[in-house]
Amino acid sequence: MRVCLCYPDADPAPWLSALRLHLPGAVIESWQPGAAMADYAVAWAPPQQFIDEQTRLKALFNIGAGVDRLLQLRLPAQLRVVCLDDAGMAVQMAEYVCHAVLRHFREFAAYEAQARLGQWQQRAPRARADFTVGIMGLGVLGTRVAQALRVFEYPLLGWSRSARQLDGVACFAGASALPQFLAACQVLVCLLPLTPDTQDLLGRARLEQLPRGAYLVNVARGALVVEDDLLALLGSGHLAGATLDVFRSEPLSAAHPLWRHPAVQVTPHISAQTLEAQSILQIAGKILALERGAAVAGVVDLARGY
Ligand code: NDP
Ligand code: OXD
Repeated sequence: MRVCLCYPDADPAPWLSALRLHLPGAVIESWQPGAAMADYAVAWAPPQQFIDEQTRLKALFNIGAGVDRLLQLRLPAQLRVVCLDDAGMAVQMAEYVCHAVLRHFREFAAYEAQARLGQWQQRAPRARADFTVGIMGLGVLGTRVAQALRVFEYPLLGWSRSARQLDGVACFAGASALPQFLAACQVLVCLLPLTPDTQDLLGRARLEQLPRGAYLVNVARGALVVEDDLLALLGSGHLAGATLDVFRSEPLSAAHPLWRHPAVQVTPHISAQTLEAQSILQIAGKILALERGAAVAGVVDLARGY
């Protein structure tokens, strides 16, 4: 069996040695133009030439949960693409989103500002029952985030494409339910994949459907949100603030106004980082499962885009 790695953004050495450890007997090499045909590929943001040359793949493993960059390439319709399925990302995402939600609900930014001025001043507690948190995207990551938020007893809502049932979460499904869902969210957490259906989903019209004073947490992909509309609604006071981990253009340019907006927290796409050891273990396990003829989780529906 031959496995090729195409990870232009990273040092391939640790990936190659760990894959060799978990797949003894396989030939595992970094891809170069003109390389021999492989049975499996492990790749992040490969060039089109890689796809055009590697025409005998039994599966391509995407080194990430989101496949939007990969799906910008021309892919053979029958190519089996497998994305990372948690692999240590879900707990990180739960941690990040809980931090953002708790920081907003408990007004820690205001307490930090007071502390800098040496001000001892208690603020009135907010009503938990009025603080509804809505999660867009109830997949691997959204489900874990919902489970983590339940501990804090906020009313929870969820929105997905197909109808879902999650303990403690009032679930909405499909485009027709979106206005009703948005109108009830004091905090909106975005965990949708970027697809033709979700690109620019959160523009002015949809963000205005949130109640006045709502808060946005975007940990999915930047292109789901129209940043100029977000800035306008923060400026008008319709939105109270945002925690943003992802941006339309990354890295976010130093001059971008989101960096300096007092109600916006910016992080550099770190809410759930790919963990090398867990990812390699998962990918190697799935390669062995496919070789045995078994099914694997995380197979992407290319037509649907996730
Ligand atoms: P999944 O594929 O497991 O879940 C996607 C969810 O989104 C599903 O619930 C799906 O609905 C829903 N969905 C998709 N399209 C629509 C639509 N048009 N309308 C309504 N709901 C829709 O993905 P993951 O949870 O694994 O990951 C989600 C995204 O998080 C990734 O695609 C990636 O972009 C992002 N991500 C960001 C990271 C970061 O560090 N910032 C790290 C990892 C991932 P249904 O259940 O009906 O299929
Ligand atoms: C991913 C990411 O999709 O890191 O895994 O954003």
